[in-house]
Amino acid sequence: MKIGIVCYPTFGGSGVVATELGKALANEGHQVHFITYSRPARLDFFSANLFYHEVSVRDYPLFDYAPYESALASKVVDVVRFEQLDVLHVHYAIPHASAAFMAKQILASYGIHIPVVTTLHGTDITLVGKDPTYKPVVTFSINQSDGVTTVSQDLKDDTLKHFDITKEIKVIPNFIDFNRFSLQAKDHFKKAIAPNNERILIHTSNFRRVKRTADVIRVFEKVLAVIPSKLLMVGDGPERSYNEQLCRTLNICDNVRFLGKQDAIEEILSVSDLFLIPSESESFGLAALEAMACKVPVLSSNAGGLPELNVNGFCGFLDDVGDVESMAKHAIEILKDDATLAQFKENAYKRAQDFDLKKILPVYIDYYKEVIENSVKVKF
Ligand code: GMT
Repeated sequence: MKIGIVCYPTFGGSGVVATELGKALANEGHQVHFITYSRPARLDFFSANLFYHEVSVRDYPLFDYAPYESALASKVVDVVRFEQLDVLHVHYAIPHASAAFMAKQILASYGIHIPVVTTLHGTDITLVGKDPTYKPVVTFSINQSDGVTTVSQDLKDDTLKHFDITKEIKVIPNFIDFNRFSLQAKDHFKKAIAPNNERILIHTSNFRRVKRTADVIRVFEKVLAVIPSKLLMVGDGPERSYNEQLCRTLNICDNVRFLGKQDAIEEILSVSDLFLIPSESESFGLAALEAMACKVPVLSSNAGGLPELNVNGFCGFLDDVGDVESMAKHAIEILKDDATLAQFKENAYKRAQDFDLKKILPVYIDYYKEVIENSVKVKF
């Protein structure tokens, strides 16, 4: 198959899923064309089947906001026509689904039919998409897609609850490539972070409000009072300086390291003992799955799709959003002795295997085939 992928090229979850999916499809012999405004962060190797088409937005003094959506639609038209793609898969509805719709209409005027699959990832529905600023366009473009997927049942339910959707939605969860995520922990690295064999707690995100990063710090403070431990805060975003300030106020700076954005997240995860993700809303929680694949148990909120990933009392615990007391109690329960921690670590790894790329990739491929078959094909 020849597949076009439109996504955000940044480190955000939707971009990571899109890039890893494209790489895996290319490995299976499909031809994959990425259409984005810069090279996706994880598109870091050469493959004969992988192509990258940059969307460049022409600026003009008249524009306060350069029209990215038009530039993207034009690029999609160009790539679909020239490369004769079989299907276009857009990740994150805003503005990719509406750009795809526009491109599809333009291509139809050339007698070309391109089936469009839209994958909803989370905030494109739960936060941004629901806002009246975007809602009519998001609703319309989802309904105009030939196939629609969500990354969890919870996100599907949310989509149906908040939008007038006439399309069937298929749930295809996030996945993990164990080739990348099963590493031996590096002892020297662990020693550098926790010289006295302290427990290592970790949080990775884009430090947006929805992630409730302050809860991570408050939970850590309570754990630290009972168990010698260190906290790694990985990533960057709007809440970071407030979080640093909070560490100063709580007088725990010696035990907290803000590492900023990191490429080799698997190396840091592989020395960690507990992953914290207390999000207000989280459609799936790819970061938690990455941690589990590195044998790190997960302490999460019970928001969104997290209960579809984290199994309470098995590979971690789930608590109500903002219940810092209960989260700290559960963290201590996991970290209290080596035997308990080792069991949770094994269980986390076991649970991650349910989301092995090898299991999820064929689901996407079959879905593309189904969508192509069901959508009307106009001959070139
Ligand atoms: O907000 C983020 O965490 C980034 C966002 C994205 O779309 O880039 O992540 C969303 O998509 C991921 C991949 O499908 C999911 O694993 C995340 O749970 C989801 N984030 C939220 O729903 C907040």
